[in-house]
Amino acid sequence: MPTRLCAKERDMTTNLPLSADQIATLNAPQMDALADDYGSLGRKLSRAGIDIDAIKDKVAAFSVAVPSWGTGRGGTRFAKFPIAGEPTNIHEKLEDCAVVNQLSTLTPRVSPHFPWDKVSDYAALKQEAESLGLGFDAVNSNTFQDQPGQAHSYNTGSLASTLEATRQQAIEHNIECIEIGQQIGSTDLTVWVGDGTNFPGQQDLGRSLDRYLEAAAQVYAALPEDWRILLEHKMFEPAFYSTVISDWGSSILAAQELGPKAKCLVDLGHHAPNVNIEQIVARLHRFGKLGGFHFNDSKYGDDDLDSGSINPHQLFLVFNELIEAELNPRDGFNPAYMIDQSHNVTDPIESMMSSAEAIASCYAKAVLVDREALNAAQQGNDTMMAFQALRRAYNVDVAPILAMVRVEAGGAIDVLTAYRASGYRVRKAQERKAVGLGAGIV
Ligand code: AFD
Ligand code: MN
Ligand code: MN
Repeated sequence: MPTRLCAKERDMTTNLPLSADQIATLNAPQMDALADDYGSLGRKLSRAGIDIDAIKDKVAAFSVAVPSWGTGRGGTRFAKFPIAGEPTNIHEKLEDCAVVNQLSTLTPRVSPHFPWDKVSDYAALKQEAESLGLGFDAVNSNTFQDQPGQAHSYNTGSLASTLEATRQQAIEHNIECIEIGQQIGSTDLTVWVGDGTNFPGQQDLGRSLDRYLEAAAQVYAALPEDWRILLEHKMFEPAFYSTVISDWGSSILAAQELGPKAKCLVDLGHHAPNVNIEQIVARLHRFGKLGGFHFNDSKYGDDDLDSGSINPHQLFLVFNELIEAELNPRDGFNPAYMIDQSHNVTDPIESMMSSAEAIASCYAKAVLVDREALNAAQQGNDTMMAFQALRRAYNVDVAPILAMVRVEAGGAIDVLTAYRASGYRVRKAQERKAVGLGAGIV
């Protein structure tokens, strides 16, 4: 998993979007209380033999990528309600991502989406991102929408289409995404296809997977040595009867067929309600195919709500499996962590800061699990104490640790207050052209 910006990248940050002095001024009156809370938590953890500074260092090394498209308002198939000042191009998206990272200090990488984020000069884009304190994470291809002037429509699917020319176009687009990714420093290609059917009988369920695998193998063949292709499964939507890569079973079978550079990407919203996602994480890791995550939350479907806003306990249980995996690494355990949300009714910057904090909190709680006590209780079939080993960690208020990490990296103790005090959104509403009304989920 790419870690936070190294010193070199941090030194190249010349263009932070917010005033560091203003952040420090806002932090100052809260520093004593933070020191008091951090000290108190430190004493409580030391009674359990845990060094709070060691936990803080692990949290400081944790990071999660933000989606370039997440900086804009999302929408549903019914409507999309723009927010004044939302970004209209990748340059403005990068600036907004830099605000999220400057205040939260947890999100030093952006996951771009092509062709939405296309530019003429990718070397310049990489430098622009670095000047903002940002790098790039997995690149996302898009064969679920038609673009103006596109030769072949994706209305019959893309990598699984029955039309050879359409499949070829989708293959070439994914290979182009790899070529762009190489110029901006990415090493992962995330492939989510909307291919599927709305009617029984519409397509042969076996042969459509064959077509997908044959096409995906051509994309796989174009992967540079140090790259991975992350296959993202999704149960339904936009197809409502069947989806070619519908579940973790389809995903791992495809990844195993494609080869060692193919891994599975788990989007937390892409399963049937009540599915045990943490068990899927354990299964994929067991076979060395856990490639990464798209973090979000949901109540009913792929709702793309803010991470941890509905079911923070499930997020913690996912991270519990990830810590277990870190301690028992299988083939190349290095998952790409990314937020993938649709900010329909909030300021996207505020939602991404809040989500990054929720994700890092669950990571910190999972780090606090007493693994020795957990494993002993599991071996001894002591159900209650095994459960309590998780529950005790989940109940720890890790907010002082996260706040200390932020302060020490130049971020805000209270990210939302600092963001609103900066007047950033108001300024952007004055500077940027308005985004039109519309619909569409991403
Ligand atoms: C949609 C899809 C999927 C994909 C994302 C970005 O459901 O999650 O990762 O768009 O392409 O949310
Ligand atoms: Mn996703
Ligand atoms: Mn999704």
